[in-house]
This record gives sequence, structure tokens and C-alpha cells, in this order.
Amino acid sequence: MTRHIIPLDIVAKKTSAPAGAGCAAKSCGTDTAGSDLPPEVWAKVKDHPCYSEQAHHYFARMHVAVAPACNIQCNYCNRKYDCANESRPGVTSERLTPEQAVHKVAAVAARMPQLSVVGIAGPGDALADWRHTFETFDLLSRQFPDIKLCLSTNGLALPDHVDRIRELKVDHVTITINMVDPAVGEDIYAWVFYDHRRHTGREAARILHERQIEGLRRLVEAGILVKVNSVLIPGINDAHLAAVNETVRGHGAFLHNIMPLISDPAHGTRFGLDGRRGPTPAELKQLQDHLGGGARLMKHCRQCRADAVGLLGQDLSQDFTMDRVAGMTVEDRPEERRLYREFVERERLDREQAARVAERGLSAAVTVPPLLVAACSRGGGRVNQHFGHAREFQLYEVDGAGIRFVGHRRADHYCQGGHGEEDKLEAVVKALDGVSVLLAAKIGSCPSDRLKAAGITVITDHAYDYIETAVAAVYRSHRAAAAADGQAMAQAS
Ligand code: CLF
Ligand code: SF4
Repeated sequence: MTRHIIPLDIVAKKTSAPAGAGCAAKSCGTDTAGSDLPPEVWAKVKDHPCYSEQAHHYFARMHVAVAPACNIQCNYCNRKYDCANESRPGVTSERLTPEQAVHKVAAVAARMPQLSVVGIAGPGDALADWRHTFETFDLLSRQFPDIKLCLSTNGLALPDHVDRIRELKVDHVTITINMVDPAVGEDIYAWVFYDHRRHTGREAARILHERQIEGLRRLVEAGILVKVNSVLIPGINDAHLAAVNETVRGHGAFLHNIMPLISDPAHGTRFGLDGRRGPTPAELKQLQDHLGGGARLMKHCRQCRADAVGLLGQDLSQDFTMDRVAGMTVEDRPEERRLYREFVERERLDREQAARVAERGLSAAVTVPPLLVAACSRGGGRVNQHFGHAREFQLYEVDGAGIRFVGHRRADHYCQGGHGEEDKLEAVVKALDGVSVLLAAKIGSCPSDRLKAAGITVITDHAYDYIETAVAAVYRSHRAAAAADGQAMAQAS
């Protein structure tokens, strides 16, 4: 079995500043999550790939699919597949017993020192049948005390379990809250099963809403970090999510993650069959920009499956099916995880220093509109991936005010029914809509020419640089070229 450790020689091939140079505080740098947080909160989020954008370049999570039942029916879900609140429809997971889950975590942890979090996110609702969920967490916390536990729920049963969640030291809970007004909710939920009976319509949405807010409030009181996921459903809650953002922020949610509805008639969901479409990347970004001042926004979610394994952009779940895991040795190596975390601490300081240096030269008298830059990266926050291997692209917006991570685009979202390389390339071109520059470690001449024809400049000069260093350099040369053009035009007139 191949070990899936980020090769340190590649991550650290170029070092921009001596380890430990620059700001020694963990709270400063490019990750806004760290800049304004009390140290005890930062300690909880800094290695969690979903709660810290910076951490997702270095740390892996895995889900154990021990919770098949659900107590509500969302109109974007087909029970044949996993919970669409925290996974993409169309893929299903193996159901595990708590003992199988622990064995699987042991197998992954022995091979992946990047593993920092184990989550339970379905395939149904983690609290609908809470016994398996809590038994799994109990076993995991004894065997892997250094690995964080994370739970995702629709919130209906949440208020009944906050004390147990705290006892088990689950520091991170996600609640999917799509509405704070039952009049909106009645179009999202077909029914909820509560207090021994099934409720429908506005009454069902009212019950769910009240339970979600009570659960959120009680978790925050208990000192547990809460992330709220909201599915953006055009025509139903798109105009309403600002109210959701304001409400969850008011109740102390740490993070708000707006996820695009994934809808396809082939998934057999109510929305899919009704022909309701998901939002475009531009619509998602527009809403995120609009919510900029609200609760902290997560923009790097991958809508991963209920048995996901790896860095957020990776899907190694098929390497760790129960069939495969059954034959694996499971000798735990906590020391390797500790050494990896120490390495990441140094790498982060170096990257923060490099980002500050890179941003220094961005403001200037000559201003040009923001550039959208896509980077091929396989971790470590560096431009270190061949274009041909990239299944997703990290997106950064840059202008005179600085560099901002704005999300990612997945080519496979656009590749529907394509069979050949050409189809894939067209899907990538579509995924990169609005992008001006692509940064890759390497690229072949054929895809490079196609991207150029689509108006995307491809640059490979920054292979293995930190993404921020490369993005800043691209912006400076773009601005210099614009200034030179301006001068030439002035002289000609
Ligand atoms: Fe899993 Fe969710 Fe915990 Fe992360 S996922 S239970 S908070 S460890 Fe992360 Fe995956 Fe998005 Fe979820 S990328 S779907 S936000
Ligand atoms: Fe499906 Fe998850 Fe909604 Fe339950 S909570 S209906 S599993 S999307």
C-alpha cells in the first residue's frame, strides 16, 4: 500500500524565509481565521482543514460512514445516496459498524500523518440514530486522543445531545441551516419526523428551525465551535441566505459555509426531477461577496462524501474500502503526526512571511481591475501540480488591495458525459470561466494552446513557489504591461 504523505521534499523545495522568521504569532498571516481569534479558539481550528482555509493545504480529514438513518427529508436528497448536506449526491458509502470505523481510522492514520480530523457526516444524519455515532466517537477518542472529532447534523435531534457531545470532547459541529423562516423552509423539506410522528409543510419547517437554533445556541454556550452549512438553492433561498447568515452569526456560529445545490434528474431528488438548477460559480461568488461582512465564510468546501479520506481536494476513499482495509496493518504512529504538525508550523510561518513580502509591492499609483488567477496545487499552498493531473483549481483574486482566496473550481463538475481528452479539456475551459491566468508546475503544448485561445494565460515560471508569491508576481507584471500599453497609446495620440 502506498503511503499518502505529502512528499516533504516537494512541499519544501523552495523556502522563502528561514523557518521561524517573521511574525512568530500564530494569529497573523494570510489566514483571516487566525488574525482575530483568542488563542484557545485558534488552537482548535488551526489544524482543522474545514475550519481554517490555511490548514486545508496541509491537513487531511476522513469520514466514517456509521450513520445511515435520517429523520427528515430534504428535497435535494435521495436516500439511495449519501446525505447531500455534507456530500455530493450520486456517490454512496459503505456502512460501517463502530468497530469497523475504528479499524479503518487506524489503517488511514498509520499511512497518513496529515490526518487531523475524523468526522461523522452520514450517510444519513449523525444524530438520527445517535448510538453508533457516540459509540464510534467514544472508541476513537480513547485510541487516538490527538485526532479531532467532528460531527455534522441537520440539527433536528441536536438539542437532546449537546451534553454528550461535550463529554466526548467533540469540538466541532456542523449544522445544515438552509432557512430561518418556515415559509421558505416548506419548499425545502418534504417532512420531518419528530416526537413520534411525521410533520409536513410549514409546521415541519417550523419544528426544524426551532430545533436548529436551540441546538446552535446550546453548543455555543458549551464552548463548541459551530459551522453552519447552507445549501444555496436558486429561486428558493438565494435571497434569504443573508438573513440566515445574520441569524447564525447572532447566535454565535463560528463559520458559515454556503454550498451550491447539486441537482440532476439522474439523482432522483425532488429538485432534480423538478428541473431546479444549481447556482453558477458566479452566483455563488456574488452571494459570498455580498455576505462579506457577516459570519466568517468558508469558501474551500469540497462537498465531500460520507466516507471521504484525504486532503479536501483529494478523494482516496477507494483506497480505503473495507475490503482493502481488512488486509492492512494498523500500527499507529502518533509520533509521525506530531512531527508532521511541527513541520507544518514551520512551513506556515515561512508561507506567511512570503505572502507578506509578496503583497508589499501590490499597491501602486497605477491601478488595474482585479485579476482572477487559478492555481494547480496538490497541497502545501504551492504551485506544485501538473495541469494534466489537476482535478480542481484554487482560485485567487488579486488587485492593489491584496490577494484573496475566493474558492475552487472542480473540472469534474463540468465534465458530464465526456469521453476523450478533448472533452475533458473543454470541461476544464468551462470550469475556468472568468479566469485570466492559470498557474501550473507544468503543462503540455496542446492544452496550453487551447487555454490561450480561450483567453487564459498559462504560466509555469512559478513552479513550486507559494501561490501568493506567484499570484503577486503575475499581478505586478500584468500591471506593468497595462502601464506600458497606456504610455504607448498616449505617445501615439
Ligand atoms: Fe467532515 Fe464536515 Fe467535519 Fe469537515 S467535511 S464533518 S467539517 S471534517 Fe469540510 Fe467536506 Fe465541506 Fe464538510 S469540505 S463537506 S465542510
Ligand atoms: Fe438527506 Fe441529509 Fe437531508 Fe437527511 S439530512 S434528507 S440524509 S440531505
